[in-house]
Amino acid sequence: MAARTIMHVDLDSFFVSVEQVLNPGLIGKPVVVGGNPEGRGVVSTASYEARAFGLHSGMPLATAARLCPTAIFIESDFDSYIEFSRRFMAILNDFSPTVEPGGLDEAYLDVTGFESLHGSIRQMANKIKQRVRNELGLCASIGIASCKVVAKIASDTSKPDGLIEVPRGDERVFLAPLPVERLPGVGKRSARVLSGLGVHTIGGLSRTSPRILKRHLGSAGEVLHRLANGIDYSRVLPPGQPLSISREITFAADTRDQSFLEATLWNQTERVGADLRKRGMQARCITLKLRYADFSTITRSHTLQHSIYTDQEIFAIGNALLDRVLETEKRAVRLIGVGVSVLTDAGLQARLFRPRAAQLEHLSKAVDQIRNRYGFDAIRTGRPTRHEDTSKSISD
Ligand code: TTP
Ligand code: MG
Repeated sequence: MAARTIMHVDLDSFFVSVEQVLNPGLIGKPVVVGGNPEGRGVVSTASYEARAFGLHSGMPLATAARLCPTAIFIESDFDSYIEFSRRFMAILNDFSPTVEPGGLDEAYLDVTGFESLHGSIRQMANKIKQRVRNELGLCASIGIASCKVVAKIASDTSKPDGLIEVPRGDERVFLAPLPVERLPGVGKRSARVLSGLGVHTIGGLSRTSPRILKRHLGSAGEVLHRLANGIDYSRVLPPGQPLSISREITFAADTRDQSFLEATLWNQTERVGADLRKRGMQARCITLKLRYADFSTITRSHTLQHSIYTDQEIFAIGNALLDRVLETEKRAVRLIGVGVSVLTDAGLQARLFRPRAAQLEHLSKAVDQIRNRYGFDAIRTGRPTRHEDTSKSISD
């Protein structure tokens, strides 16, 4: 695999920092987001001032109140966190087309070859930190390395308000002194097993035979050995985008009524167009699909030189395809559908037309993460409900 440069960006004490932006009276104080300390909840996040008292995510609130009696406890406000997250990801997307959110407040960027644009990758990282500070009022910590795992550990190590660049070739030296728990994938159980083998640091892990690790930890042992040596081939994968978007509808009675077919086509086009724009995408290929009473199906496609995204443009092409078919084909139609493909990212300009909720697509992973922690209703994504008669198909 060719040499890469990966950046990991993670916001400091995210939930608390958002609360501090919304209520500056909380700045510089021990603050805990998670709720009432009389309740049975746990700490979502603690400000660095509160961390000095030993508070950390996942700690019962009652324990937190005992360790830090002056702490200010507040309820989570997910709508605000999601809004800040959306704006954070939008900033990152201005810096690289290859951004993979790892949660609401963190993302990997593939920045291979971006030196010339910014002077150096370090300078690029400083520009990101500055924009996050100026536009969101938040602090981002950044790690730069040749692979994802080292970049993430570097950003963690640099906190708060940090920036660490691990030069290519120095990965093992950088990781060696850190405790094994710092490696993603090493939980309490594996840490205990490793401790039994006399392995406490990542350096110790890198020097242990993969055969022994496999015997004690299964295939995860081999993976950990590789990571401990700073070897991680996993790519920065932006959230999946569909290859095509289409809608179709089956009629109760077969028809050859052209104006009815056109009206239905418009209706389907509006849905396809809305979906396309919601995803911040444009299309170059428009496809018309017709099925006849005998279930034989035809498709007609037209590919353009440029990308389009308005209902009118998509309809104009779909309708022209329909016209042409109806000129020669006299059978009655049972199903009509329209689809768009050869999709491209709409880019910055078209993003202005994107409805706010659309950007949640980019955060689907992060949203899943929150839902796993707090239940499905913790987040509403504002997805349109599906029309009953319309079968929707998004393929990837
Ligand atoms: P993290 O990035 O792990 O933590 P953080 O941003 O609070 O602090 P830092 O990065 O400076 O160490 O998680 C991001 C948010 O996710 C965090 O603000 C709150 C939430 N979260 C929980 O709700 N429960 C948890 O156990 C963790 C780890 C995070
Ligand atoms: Mg964070």
